[in-house]
Amino acid sequence: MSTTLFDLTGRRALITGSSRGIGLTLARGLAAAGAEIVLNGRDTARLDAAVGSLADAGHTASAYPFDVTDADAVEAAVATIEAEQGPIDILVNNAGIQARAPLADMAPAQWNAVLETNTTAVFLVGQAVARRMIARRRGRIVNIASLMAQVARPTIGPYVAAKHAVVGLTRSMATEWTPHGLTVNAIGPGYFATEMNTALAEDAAFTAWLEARTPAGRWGRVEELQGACIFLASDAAGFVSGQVLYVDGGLLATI
Ligand code: GCO
Repeated sequence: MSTTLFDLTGRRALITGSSRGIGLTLARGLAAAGAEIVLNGRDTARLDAAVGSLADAGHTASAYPFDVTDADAVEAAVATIEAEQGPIDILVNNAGIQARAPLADMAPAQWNAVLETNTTAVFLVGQAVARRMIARRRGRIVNIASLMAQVARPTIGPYVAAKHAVVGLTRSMATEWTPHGLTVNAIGPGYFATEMNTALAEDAAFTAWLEARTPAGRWGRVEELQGACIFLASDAAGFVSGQVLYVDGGLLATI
């Protein structure tokens, strides 16, 4: 099996929400596979530190702080990135937030914020980048969904709805954009101890439940998401489009 199937040398990847957590870890994985990295986030200090850490590891990286929920800001940023860095070959729509409260108590503003960041932003950034990928007749889009695109648990209603929608949007993007030479897929992470889940990881009862509920018997390590992202971004997945690859330690496969 040729290793060039997974080689991303000469490709440029934009990862939204990549100043820390899963997004930065995916950026490190894509960089290790040869991609030039374009980071995005809201915190410029974190972004600068992330660019520095990638450069220290010998990788090429730049950072563009823009609000992924603002259509005008997204279009301007994508135009600037392509003018200053070059064509975006790989887009990872990773930016996401969480809000936990019973649905009966969930404030409409919380609902809106989760849907805007976790779903509408996938559409906005996807549209701005895909218009340019279509013109070039090539591109890879990887949307970060969740196991919560298949199931739910109490107190995360907006996140569950948003991630279910990301899968539907992924299939719609694949339907319309695969004929133009793109592929569009999603990764569905299970439980990973990121900043978003600190409260859960520090809850011994939740961790005990998760370890018993998950066939792998543990939280995932964020680096364990890198392989799925490299695969979907690479030539190895040239005939894969509209799919969701769950990385969840077997959780969704069992009751
Ligand atoms: C929660 C967690 C989950 C995880 C998800 C990641 O409150 O249950 O935040 O929603 O974030 O497993 O895809």
